[in-house]
Amino acid sequence: MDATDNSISHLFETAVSGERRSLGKLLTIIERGGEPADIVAGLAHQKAGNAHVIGITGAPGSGKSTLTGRLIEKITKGGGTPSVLAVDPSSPLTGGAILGDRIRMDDLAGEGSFIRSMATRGHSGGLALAVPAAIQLFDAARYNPVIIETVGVGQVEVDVAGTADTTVVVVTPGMGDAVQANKAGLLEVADIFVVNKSDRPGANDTRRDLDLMLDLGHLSGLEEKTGYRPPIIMANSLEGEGAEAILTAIEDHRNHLSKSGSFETRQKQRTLMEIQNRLELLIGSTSSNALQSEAGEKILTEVLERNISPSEAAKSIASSIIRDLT
Ligand SMILES: Nc1nc2c(ncn2[C@@H]2O[C@H](COP(=O)(O)OP(=O)(O)O)[C@@H](O)[C@H]2O)c(=O)[nH]1
Ligand SMILES: [Mg+2]
Repeated sequence: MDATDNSISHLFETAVSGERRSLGKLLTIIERGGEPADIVAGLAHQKAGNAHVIGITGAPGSGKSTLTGRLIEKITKGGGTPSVLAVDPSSPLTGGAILGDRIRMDDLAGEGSFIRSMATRGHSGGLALAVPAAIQLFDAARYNPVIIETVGVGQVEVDVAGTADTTVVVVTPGMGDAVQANKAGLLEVADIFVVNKSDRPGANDTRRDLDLMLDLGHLSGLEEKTGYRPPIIMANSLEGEGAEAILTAIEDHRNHLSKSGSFETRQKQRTLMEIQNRLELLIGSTSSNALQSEAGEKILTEVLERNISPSEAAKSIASSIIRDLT
């Protein structure tokens, strides 16, 4: 163990015993990625496994952060210790929005909760590793539930949302919002639907659209298989309306998961995805290293001189990578 390992272990020990600043520092390490992040993730993994992971997803501006703030408020009042990881697909230009979210949510939250925004700027591959690590870190620090707010666009985001224990999909009244959610693959991962901004015109139409789409799922046998139909809850998060019903729906879904044994299934899916993402990134970086090596250059020349095909080149590099890894 070197000095870095030691200081990470120390941060971890203090974080799990309630030191908020240590937790914040560890999240920064996770966000930066690399070897130190892997060490944190490994430590967190050993102590995690208790928290209920809730994904909240939907289009930008649908009111996810406002709604999450409402939930946090209620959970904390009920004696719970929730944490939130808000994953923001910020471009360098809109980076300010992260801080905006954090401050707004922090206004609602107290000492018993922990809120953190994670920038996804630049590295989409990093997100796939950082999010599960952060979830497990919150879990290890005994925050429960762990809420992940993600924008419901892009595969990584849908994956993150889809592997939560309970996934809440937020839609708003407006032309074809529910249809958009369906296209993004969000309908399949939803355990609970929230029609937020129900103070706006068209909320009932959106509800009806969702109901219809659920009926179609019913036809394909989706509902029979699981015995669970996602409820549709109307909310006005500006006023806090609907928050109580959403918490009840989350509780109901949790009971459904325990009764049906699906808790283990979700946990398994989440772990499988984490390993797969790590594997793909590992193989990806190993192959680009191999391509840039001297041997890689030689093979490239062979292909350029048409002595071997690109496919043969790839197979030959793959075999040498496997030889090196084992
Ligand atoms: N009218 C109305 N506005 C809302 C409601 N919930 C959130 N908003 C507003 O919608 C905007 C986007 O909300 P935000 O929570 O940042 O959305 P996010 O991008 O999904 O996290 C903000 O201006 C909120 O004040 C609601 O229920 N009704
Ligand atoms: Mg937000």
